[in-house]
Amino acid sequence: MKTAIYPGSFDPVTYGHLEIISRASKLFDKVIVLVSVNPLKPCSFTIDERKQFLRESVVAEGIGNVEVDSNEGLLIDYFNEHNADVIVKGLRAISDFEYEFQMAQANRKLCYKAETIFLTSKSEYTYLSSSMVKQIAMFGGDISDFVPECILDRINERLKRY
Ligand code: COD
Repeated sequence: MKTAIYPGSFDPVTYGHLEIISRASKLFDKVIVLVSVNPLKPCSFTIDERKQFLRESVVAEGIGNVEVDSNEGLLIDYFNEHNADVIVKGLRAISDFEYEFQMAQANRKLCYKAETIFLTSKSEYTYLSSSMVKQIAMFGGDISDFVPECILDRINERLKRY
């Protein structure tokens, strides 16, 4: 049984993330979507809110064999504790590569078994990020093409300024 971990901030989850989760779920027996802490990013939603958004979105998109969990420490500690096989990351563009490459190398230095597999973004989602969604929502724009309907109102309600 092969277990993959897909870590991220997911602040909030977007269709870009969900497309990667869906494809990973077809490649591995179990995918753990792990809400983790990125010390470089301030978050708008609590860890519990982000997990709830992910759980509802995964069900709404009909994606199976997925678990949602969170971790406030090192990804590699969670990876070892859960006997995982692979870390999955999404790559949107070359701009993602340098950062993701560094993290993959650092994780492998911390644990030689930790292979990172990159899934390239579907072309229609290459521009999509949680920060972009939050910025559009803050200024009252329409984010319905970017996040599932089931979480739309809660995102708009939290972020709207005008
Ligand atoms: N299409 C495809 N992939 C996408 C898209 C999209 N539109 N949007 C995002 N993604 C991918 C990202 O490239 C990334 O792989 C993943 O989805 C999650 O993205 P984000 O933005 O939600 O999350 P990040 O990049 O902030 O996550 C960083 C982590 C939280 C994974 C990282 O900081 C971490 O591992 N933290 C735990 C502490 C740790 O172990 N640090 C040391 C690492 S060496």
